[in-house]
Amino acid sequence: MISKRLQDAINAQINKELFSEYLYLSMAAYFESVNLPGFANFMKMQVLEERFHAMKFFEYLAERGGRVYLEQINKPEIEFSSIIEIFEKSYKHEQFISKSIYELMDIAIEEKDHATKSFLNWYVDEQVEEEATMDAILNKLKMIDGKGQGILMMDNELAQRAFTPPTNN
Ligand code: OFO
Repeated sequence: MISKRLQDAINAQINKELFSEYLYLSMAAYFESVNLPGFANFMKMQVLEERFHAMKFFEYLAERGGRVYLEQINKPEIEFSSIIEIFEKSYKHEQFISKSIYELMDIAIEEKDHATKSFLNWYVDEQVEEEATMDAILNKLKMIDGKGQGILMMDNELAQRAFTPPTNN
């Protein structure tokens, strides 16, 4: 049975993952509105990733005899001034999520909950990838100054992104 303190912290993290989903869906909607379907696809795939992150916590909490309590999801930003701004915000958001996962890990360590520590290791590794993905796109965008022909090439590239849920977790 999981402690009340960890249950509350995981419920708060589920809310953050669902907010991440909502934030990236809002960014996808923006990209659709400016005719960049590849960028929109990238964000839609990110939405699926975030739902997966949320559901993985959901299932874990249930498995440990905890209770999932859903809270209100904050409204995401809906207007953006540039593509670079969107990826700066995405990168910053992922850094915020990494910090939040580390805080969860700190609680699991304090509670001496080894099962949760082991479970959270997946998220620690995942966040390395999440930050790297956003940072790599941000750097490419800066190279082309966020405009011109390069944007169309990136749009074609990002149209290829697909989401395959991990099978061994
Ligand atoms: Fe983007 O990693 Fe979950 O929130």
